[in-house]
Amino acid sequence: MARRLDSPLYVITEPALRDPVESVRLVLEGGARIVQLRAKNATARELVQMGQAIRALTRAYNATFIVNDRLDIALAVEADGVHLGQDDLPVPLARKIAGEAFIIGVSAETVEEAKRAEAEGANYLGVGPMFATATKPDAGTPIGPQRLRNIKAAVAIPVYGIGGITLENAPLVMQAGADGICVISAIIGAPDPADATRQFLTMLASLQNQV
Ligand code: 3NM
Repeated sequence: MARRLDSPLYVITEPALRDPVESVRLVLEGGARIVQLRAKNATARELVQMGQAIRALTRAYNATFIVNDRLDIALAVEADGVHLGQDDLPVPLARKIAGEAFIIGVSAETVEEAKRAEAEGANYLGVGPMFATATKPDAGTPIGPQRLRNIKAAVAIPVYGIGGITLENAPLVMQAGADGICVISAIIGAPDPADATRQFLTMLASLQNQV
């Protein structure tokens, strides 16, 4: 059975903040159930080594494991999915290579990009940057929660907000209709990522109870 996107919290690694394998160990301990290996400057060999270690950890916790950008690495380490940017492999080609059960996520900034990704067979969208972020210098001008609301209205697949999301502003993203949030620095850069994960999950659960 393919693992699915069944959590509103999606945590992404950043080697400049913390070792990716250690990051995943900590956030799984804190309760995260979707993690992405993102290490922009790593070599293929390094990605494979990290990916294999993260695959073992995520299996132990029955968590979903996505690899950023690299379908070859995702398949090689038996990840559950890949996350593609607008300049990466086109979704139909990735689908052809990876098969129907594989999770394919796509970054979208506009309603047009979102609709195209859905039409091409993406399984979820990462929509951002919601707010200003220092983690991705080329992320562009923040689009804010209203754009996410417009995108959510235009597609049926799950929409995750990303970029500059903190415990304080996450409710704005969820109230705009997001299915979840992707977080890097507010968790990976926190002194205690396991505890930061718990705080995000508690906050997200309290928002869901309000509905
Ligand atoms: N993608 P933080 S923003 C990886 O807008 C990434 O597509 C973005 O990191 C996009 O939670 C971003 O530390 C960085 O802001 C998110």
